[in-house]
Amino acid sequence: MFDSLSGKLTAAFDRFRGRGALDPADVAEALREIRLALLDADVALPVVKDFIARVRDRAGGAEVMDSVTPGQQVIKIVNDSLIAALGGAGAVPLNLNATPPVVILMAGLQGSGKTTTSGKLALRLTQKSRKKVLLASLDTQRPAAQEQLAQLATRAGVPSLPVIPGQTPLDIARRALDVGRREVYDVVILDTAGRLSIDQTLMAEVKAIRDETHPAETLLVVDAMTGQDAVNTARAFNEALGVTGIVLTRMDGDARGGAALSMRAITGAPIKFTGSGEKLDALDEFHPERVASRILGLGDVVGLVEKAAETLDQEEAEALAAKMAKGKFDLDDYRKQLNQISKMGSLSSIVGMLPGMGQFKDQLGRANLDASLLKRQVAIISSMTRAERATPDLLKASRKKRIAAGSGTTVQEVNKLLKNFDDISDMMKRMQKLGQKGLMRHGLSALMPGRFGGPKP
Ligand SMILES: Nc1nc2c(ncn2[C@@H]2O[C@H](COP(=O)(O)OP(=O)(O)OP(=O)(O)O)[C@@H](O)[C@H]2O)c(=O)[nH]1
Ligand SMILES: [Mg+2]
Repeated sequence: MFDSLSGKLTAAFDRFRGRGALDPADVAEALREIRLALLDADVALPVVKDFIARVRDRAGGAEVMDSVTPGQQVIKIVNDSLIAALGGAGAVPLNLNATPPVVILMAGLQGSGKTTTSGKLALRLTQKSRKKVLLASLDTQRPAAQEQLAQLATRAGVPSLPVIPGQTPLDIARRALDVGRREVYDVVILDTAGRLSIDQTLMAEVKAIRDETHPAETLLVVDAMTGQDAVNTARAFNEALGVTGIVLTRMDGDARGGAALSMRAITGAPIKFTGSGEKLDALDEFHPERVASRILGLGDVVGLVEKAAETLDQEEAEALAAKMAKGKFDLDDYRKQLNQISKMGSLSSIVGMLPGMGQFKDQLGRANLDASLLKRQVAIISSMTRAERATPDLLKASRKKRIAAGSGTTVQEVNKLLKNFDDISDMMKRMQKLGQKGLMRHGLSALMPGRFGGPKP
């Protein structure tokens, strides 16, 4: 997602970098490239036009031309315009200000991810907001649809409305609200049936449910991979139904990003969440400013730190930090750190969040360094004896041979790992003052190819 757009925009800025003065011809050329990049990413034409006009107006102004760093100013303007296109600064939170049980109605085309997203939302509201959530499937169209939601609910550890065969969607909706009231639920999530395309029957059904249940949120679930069509779908649903928020799914695919960038301008509805996988925790709040930074390769450090805080084992991290403060960091600790990093997801997704690291993403892909690299490194360390892990100096040629054989790697790889470890321990000594956040960032960047002696792609 956004990779190609990001690459092209960054390339368009190359002509500005480190320049003392800006030539208007350069600006015009960069604008042309930005325009092409946006069109190529499937951003809707009116959105592209507005975007370019906005950047052109500001880039030609005194604010830029008279500044000491005009190139940076233009990048900032593009960043601001991206944020605006994505919906303005800050995530738009779910509106749960209503008398409980608060109803969240899920709508969308067939296969867009409504049922999965219902499960994800239920999990999120239960875990993060400590809400008591009831899931109910109103999908009487597809056989087994209600059963699918019940299974998701079990996986999420959230109750779902018992299935009574033969009921209509409206019957089920009423029953869900009854149970919601009687059993004092905070939130009731209603998952509806999809249709292949927007048709009257579908709209009429969802409208009837909406009128019956007065949802605080009517969330439209759209598949980001459908590009321009996603925006058309959203417009049609919004006109018919009045959507309060959009969930863009399949952001983990290779969609070009146009849907995310056009959605707000074309429909007026904010993107509230994005889905990035089939797992129940693959739902993220949509923060326009963070997404803009990522598109421009400026990194998403806030997102990274949040992700780290959610996945890293706090006690383990503190124990590691304490060891480092004493200047003691051995291969056992290094293995723990590698394991923690692999828990955070694929390396390339983490790298994409680091400022200035976007350029390494391709290299990582090419060198196939992702999870498999981490695993190999962990395997090498696991093939060492405890004494060797505590005192890496013991590792002479014959021991290295044994370790390589034991871990299914080569002596070169063992050497490379030891070199990485040396570099990291050196670096850690230097940055003890930085505290844990510093450790996180530098610890990760130390794994980048070509840096600090890491493997060259
Ligand atoms: N990769 C990826 N797959 C997703 C995502 N969201 C949903 N899916 C998958 O997409 C498929 C369809 O998802 P559902 O949640 O059943 O879609 P739906 O809108 O409820 O479909 P209908 O009820 O048939 O209209 C499932 O295989 C999901 O696992 C996502 O964000 N990323
Ligand atoms: Mg469904």
